[in-house]
Amino acid sequence: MMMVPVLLASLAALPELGFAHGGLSNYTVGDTWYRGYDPDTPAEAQLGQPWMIQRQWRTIDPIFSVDDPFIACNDPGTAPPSYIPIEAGGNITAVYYWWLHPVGPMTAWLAACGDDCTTVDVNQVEWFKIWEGGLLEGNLAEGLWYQKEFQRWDGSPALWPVTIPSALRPGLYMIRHEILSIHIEKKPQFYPECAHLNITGSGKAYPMKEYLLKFPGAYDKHDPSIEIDIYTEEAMETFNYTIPGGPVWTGA
Ligand SMILES: *[C@@H]1O[C@H](CO)[C@@H](O)[C@H](O)[C@H]1NC(C)=O
Ligand SMILES: *[C@@H]1O[C@H](CO)[C@@H](O)[C@H](O)[C@H]1NC(C)=O
Ligand SMILES: *[C@@H]1O[C@H](CO)[C@@H](O)[C@H](O)[C@H]1NC(C)=O
Ligand SMILES: *[C@@H]1O[C@H](CO)[C@@H](O)[C@H](O)[C@H]1NC(C)=O
Ligand SMILES: [Cu+2]
Repeated sequence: MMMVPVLLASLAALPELGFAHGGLSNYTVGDTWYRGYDPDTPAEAQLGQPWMIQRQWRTIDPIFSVDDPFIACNDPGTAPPSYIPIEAGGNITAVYYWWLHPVGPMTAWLAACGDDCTTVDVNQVEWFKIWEGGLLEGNLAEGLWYQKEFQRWDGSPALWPVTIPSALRPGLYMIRHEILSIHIEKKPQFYPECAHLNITGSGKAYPMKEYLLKFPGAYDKHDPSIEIDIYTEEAMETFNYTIPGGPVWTGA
């Protein structure tokens, strides 16, 4: 009887190695680092802390369904009290550690909160895409994806810089970073994390309706870019990949 728990324990440890998932740990703006939520640190030490700027994500595991309400801002997505200050036109860099998946698109989104990001419903706000990176060269199966170029194997943080459109009207916004990994056939993995931004500036622009999407709602599970098998002969001969979620709004 002693063997059973030992065996279970060692089996339970294996997926950590075989399926190393991940998430967005910190943000930087200029030289300032903003610590994000850490699933490996007790929630009590982080939730509601005055320094917290990121919505809570309970685990490094992915979300598998485009219809999952947590596809907006992960599970449970509990709001932080604080905001990262940033000027429109400035860059925010998302920091990941040990990001290991190489295939699939990465997208960054904003949603206006109105007076207060802590009370918005992340499934009801309207998101617009401000950045995307997908297949950089080659075919779907063996080509170079931004996701692969971004990852680091030496333990240094993987950095993902995104520019806030300079024309955007100032206000309180959520930023949503999503990595979509498609290395398992027809089993897409979504890794979304959200943070709160206080965007300053003198811009007046705001995207028109065709850019505004909800999560869930932005994606169709039968989208050929989402319900995809890259291990086919056809994929070996496909050199384009349409990133889901519509066009990028640059404010221009
Ligand atoms: C970055 O995130 C990690 C993991 O949550 C945390 O341990 C670390 O303190 C953060 N670094 C900074 C500089 O905020
Ligand atoms: C933001 O990043 C872009 C691209 O790397 C760079 O050209 C620009 O100078 C940066 N802007 C600021 C304000 O740092
Ligand atoms: C947002 O930034 C402006 C300008 O610095 C500041 O007056 C305002 O209090 C900030 N709002 C929040 C909610 O942090
Ligand atoms: C590649 O382009 C073709 C023609 O526009 C399109 O039908 C197909 O869905 C694209 N493939 C991917 C994976 O985006
Ligand atoms: Cu994973």
